[in-house]
Amino acid sequence: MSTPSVGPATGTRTHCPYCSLQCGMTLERSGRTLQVQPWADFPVNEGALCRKGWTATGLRGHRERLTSPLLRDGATGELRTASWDEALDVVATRMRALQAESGPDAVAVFGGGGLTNEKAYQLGKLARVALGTSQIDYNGRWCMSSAASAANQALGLDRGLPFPLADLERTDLVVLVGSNLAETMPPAARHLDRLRERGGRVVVLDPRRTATAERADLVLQPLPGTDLAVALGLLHLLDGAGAVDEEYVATRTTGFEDVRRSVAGWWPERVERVSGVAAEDLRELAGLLADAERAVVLTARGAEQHAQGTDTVLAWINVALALGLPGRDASGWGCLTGQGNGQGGREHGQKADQLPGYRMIDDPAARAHVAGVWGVAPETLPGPGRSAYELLEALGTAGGPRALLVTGSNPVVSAPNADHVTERLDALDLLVVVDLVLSETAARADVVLPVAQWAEETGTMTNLEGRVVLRQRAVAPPAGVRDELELLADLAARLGSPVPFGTDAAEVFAELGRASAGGRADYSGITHERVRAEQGVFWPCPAVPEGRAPHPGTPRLFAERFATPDGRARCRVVEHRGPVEQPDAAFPLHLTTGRVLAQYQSGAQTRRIRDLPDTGPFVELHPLLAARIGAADGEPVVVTTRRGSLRAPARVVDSIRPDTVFVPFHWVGANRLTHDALDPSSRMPEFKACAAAVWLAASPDPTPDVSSAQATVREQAAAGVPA
Ligand SMILES: Nc1nc2c(c(=O)[nH]1)N[C@H]1C(S)=C(S)[C@@H](COP(=O)(O)OP(=O)(O)OC[C@H]3O[C@@H](n4cnc5c(=O)[nH]c(N)nc54)[C@H](O)[C@@H]3O)O[C@H]1N2
Ligand SMILES: Nc1nc2c(c(=O)[nH]1)N[C@H]1C(S)=C(S)[C@@H](COP(=O)(O)OP(=O)(O)OC[C@H]3O[C@@H](n4cnc5c(=O)[nH]c(N)nc54)[C@H](O)[C@@H]3O)O[C@H]1N2
Ligand code: SF4
Ligand SMILES: [Mo]
Repeated sequence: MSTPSVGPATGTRTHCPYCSLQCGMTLERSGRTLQVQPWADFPVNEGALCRKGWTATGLRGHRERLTSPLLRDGATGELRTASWDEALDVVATRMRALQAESGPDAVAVFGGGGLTNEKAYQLGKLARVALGTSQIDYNGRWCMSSAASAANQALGLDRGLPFPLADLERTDLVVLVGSNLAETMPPAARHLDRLRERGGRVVVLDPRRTATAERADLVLQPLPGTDLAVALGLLHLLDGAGAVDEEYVATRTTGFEDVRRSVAGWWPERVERVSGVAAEDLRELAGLLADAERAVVLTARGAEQHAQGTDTVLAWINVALALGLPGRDASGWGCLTGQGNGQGGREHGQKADQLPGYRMIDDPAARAHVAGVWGVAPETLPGPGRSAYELLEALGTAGGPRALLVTGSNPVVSAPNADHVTERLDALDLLVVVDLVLSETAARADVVLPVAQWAEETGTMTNLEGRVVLRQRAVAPPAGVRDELELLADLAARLGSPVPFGTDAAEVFAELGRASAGGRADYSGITHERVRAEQGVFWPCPAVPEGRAPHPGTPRLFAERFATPDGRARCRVVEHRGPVEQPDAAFPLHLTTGRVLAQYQSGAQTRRIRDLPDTGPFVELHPLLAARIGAADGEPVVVTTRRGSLRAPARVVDSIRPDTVFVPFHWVGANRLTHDALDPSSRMPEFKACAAAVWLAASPDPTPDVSSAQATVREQAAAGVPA
């Protein structure tokens, strides 16, 4: 990250195409190129960008950009170019034929948290109104759904951060549970630096000592999947030390006494046995929390992407509630969402169980309201469908969907147990992929539809703070490529939709506002114009009767009450179980996965950008483990799990636990290894923990000796043997 000298912002104001910070940037034409310039006074990034942001225009004019629809040729089996008319006719005709044979749910839709609010909203409407299918979900299910589920249960509302990001500078202590924000949202790390300059403290919990941990005062390195036990132990210590804010707990929460009793047995030494976090480190963290007047607990994917992700977040919310943090100034719990529109993408109807405005699809009043806005009868709206992984798993099975429309996701790379998912995709009668490039998923499609990318379209995004921001079109899309709102409208018409679909982003946003009015995520008082003028507007922001001052939006939540019916937060008793797949003799190590700074998600965009290093996957492992299997840094190793294996160079680092290996998921391979156990309430897959074995690729057979050596490494690590 670098902060450049700041000149006048003359270009088109917009936001980065990637992560949930939605850093402000301006795009300026210079000859035939489009240049990224800083937007210095946008508060989220203050002119700073990470290297992905700086290089974001690298896909413009790229030779791998799709500029024509592609159809799989029946005779050759290859993809060939086709006209838009031909391609869309094939899609509409075949979808209708499959539905005529097998019912409306024969066609499914898979969306993305990177799509603008307008596109996410239209996609949900396309599914429910034009296709009449219940089968729609999206990749956000794999992102922050566990935090969403926990927040809804405990606080009555799911908005990633309940306060602006910059509040982090004004708190006394930030505890990051499974976030590597120095690599995943680099401009946000400056808040931690400023906090520390003021004498505040930062604590990081991560099995790896990451770039974020380098900025921390205390680093705890739990075993993957044990953050829940750590939270229970913390609460045990805080209660014992008399640090519970009894008045807050009594007046603003319910259920705390049960939680208090439930942590009685979680003394630090027990936590240490379960998590590998030294009892003295846990005591130090409890002391920091007890002493801090203001504190923020932030969870991210490291804590959430587990089959117990929801309970883990609930346990950390309990810690925050016990200390009386949520609703207090510069304090509370929050989730760092991930995708550009990870927040808005889940509020407007891509989720299997939700309608726009975060309304639940099985609520009769919600159905009536949204159907009214759409101009259809409520009983024509389908009910809830399958969650993301369950949807993909059902493809091509008896009773499962026979056609799938994918837009804004690349599940061949990013889905858990990816080989299995790829098999399911291949079993479809019809796979349609809407994308900018021929992603690994698009390459397997029957029809590929090329659309405009971020700088070529206008639309809103909702960042991790709940701030609605506006991306403005700076350039025209390449010839042959369509605007995605137009594409959705055209497809809806060809499918014989009973109502027309708008194509103007501002108008679609106004319709979305009406559909959201009165819902949990009320956008009805927000317009494109307002967002443009105000550097973003925080939801909820209801419309007000004419003549009254507009609602100011809601940067901070929960000061007076929580969004539950009685206004109190709910403390929930949760038990630690740990990852579904535990190491054993054959797979003696813990495997976890995550991100590196220079690549984004499935890599479909960033791997094609010349100025970003494309290293390919690697296997991060500790020197102790490397020595036991005889691997030197850079040497090829093979990681194997019960689902598959990956060959990649070893990256030997002493910053990881000796019993844990890490693989980034931006390239094909990591997800061949991952487990598809799902969280019972959020349906989040266990991306962050499974059992694995690692071998030197050059050694012909994995021998039991190596396996037992790995088990020894694991036992030594568990016993706290220093690296
Ligand atoms: N460079 C880059 N930035 C991104 C993205 C990207 O792909 N690349 N994607 C965006 C998106 S969609 C998201 S969701 C966010 C994700 O942002 P983060 O959550 O920060 O990213 P991850 O690397 O997935 O996971 C964070 C850390 O969790 C640790 N971890 C693994 N298992 C555990 C565990 O059991 N407990 C704990 N406490 N930690 C664990 C990993 O070692 C890793 O360092 O990033 C966003 N920003
Ligand atoms: N092992 C492991 N797996 C993971 C994770 C992990 O931590 N570990 N993290 C999970 C998380 S948090 C996430 S968010 C997912 C993300 O993984 P994916 O869902 O695969 O997300 P992307 O790679 O962002 O996919 C976006 C696709 O849409 C295309 N695209 C970009 N913009 C647009 C647009 O405007 N319209 C259309 N139609 N297409 C567009 C891109 O070219 C790309 O092909 O991965 C999950 N998978
Ligand atoms: S931190 Fe996120 S939004 Fe900001 S420039 Fe990097 S990828 Fe883009
Ligand atoms: Mo994500």
